[in-house]
Amino acid sequence: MIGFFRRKKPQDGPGAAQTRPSTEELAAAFPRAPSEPLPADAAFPAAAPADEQVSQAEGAESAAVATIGTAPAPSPQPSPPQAVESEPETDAAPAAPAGKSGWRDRLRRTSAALGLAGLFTRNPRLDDDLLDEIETALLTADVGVPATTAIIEDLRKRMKEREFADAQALLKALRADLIALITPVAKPLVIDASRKPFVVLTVGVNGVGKTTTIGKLARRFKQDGHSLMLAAGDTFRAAAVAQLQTWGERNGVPVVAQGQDADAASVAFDALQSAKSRHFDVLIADTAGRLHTQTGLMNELGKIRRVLGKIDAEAPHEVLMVIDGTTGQNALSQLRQFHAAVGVTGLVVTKLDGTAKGGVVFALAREFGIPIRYAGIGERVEDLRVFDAESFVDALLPEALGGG
Ligand SMILES: Nc1nc2c(ncn2[C@@H]2O[C@H](COP(=O)(O)OP(=O)(O)OP(=O)(O)O)[C@@H](O)[C@H]2O)c(=O)[nH]1
Ligand SMILES: [Mg+2]
Repeated sequence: MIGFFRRKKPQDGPGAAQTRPSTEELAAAFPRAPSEPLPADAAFPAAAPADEQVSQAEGAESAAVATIGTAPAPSPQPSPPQAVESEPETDAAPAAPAGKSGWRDRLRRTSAALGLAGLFTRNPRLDDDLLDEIETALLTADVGVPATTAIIEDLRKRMKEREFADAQALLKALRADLIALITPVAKPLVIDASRKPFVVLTVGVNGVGKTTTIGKLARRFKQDGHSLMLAAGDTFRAAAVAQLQTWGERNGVPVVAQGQDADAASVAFDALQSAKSRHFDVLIADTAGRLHTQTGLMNELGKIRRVLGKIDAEAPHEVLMVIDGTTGQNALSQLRQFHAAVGVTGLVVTKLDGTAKGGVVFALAREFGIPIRYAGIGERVEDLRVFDAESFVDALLPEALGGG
């Protein structure tokens, strides 16, 4: 094996304080199965020697899970199929309805927190007090000072010029300003078929939804007809490997893993080699959550990037940073640090269905201009939407309020 693959001591990692997974981690490792039945071939293979698992995977691309690697297998054996089927029910809501109504349904709480809709349904007078209230609502929703100031100044100027006949006209202008702010970043991820495999490296701080997003993406890419493979690059916790394997199994997608404490760059390297030799269209690599302030761990991301580049100079083709929509303004410093360390090319904003204030999306768009690829609007595998500026603003601030 190549010399630069040194094993990382677990105490270096974010999971250092946790020698065994907590109840929450285990719960996160086994999110509720999607409502549809598992495909017949999606069950975990019985614990087989590693070599045999490789050949199984090579023989059938749709095989559920392949544990491939040179490291001894310290990882826990994948749970037997019944463990998945009998997992306790979580309180995950059903999948969001399709189209704009799904956005509206899921962003209800975000919209309520923003409080703008309420402002307009009270049919306010067009005056500075109304602008002050809008400004406060935007700042409270984490839209941030620069974006809020730009919007309020635009509206104030136009109000002085008597452009708005009533509050509904002002509402329309506000919606248009919000849409204009995020339209430039609403750029979907396009899998470039000439890059084979197209490598997606997933990064972000702890618990933001990286692994869940990979599971959702695996399903989406498969439905779009891409063959794909996953790399279990979060080697700090045994539960993290098992969590990705569970997602792989559900989607009938092979997972390359070396188990806990393996070198993340080594896992990524092996996975890319394997995906390339087996002509997969897409490889998605998971990584351990890390705080943007942990310099050593941030440098490790650079190493993963360099190692992938040894096989394909252009890989990773997408560095997808997952951001928790409830994070608020801290998301800006997270993105700044991750971008400096590994060159982020796309974002996923998750948990917009929660008590997220959502406004941080506008702040991110204004400050960085990095494409927002997807929005996470629930825990279900279906709850990942291509980010759409109009649907997002429509959910926060519907066009028709109070019958207007
Ligand atoms: N409500 C909601 N929950 C989500 C969403 N995305 C992820 N989650 C939940 O967030 C929790 C953490 O998700 P993970 O995918 O494990 O997060 P992670 O970033 O991989 O975490 P680490 O690997 O520990 O850094 C899980 O309970 C997920 O179900 C979302 O869009 N909405
Ligand atoms: Mg994870």
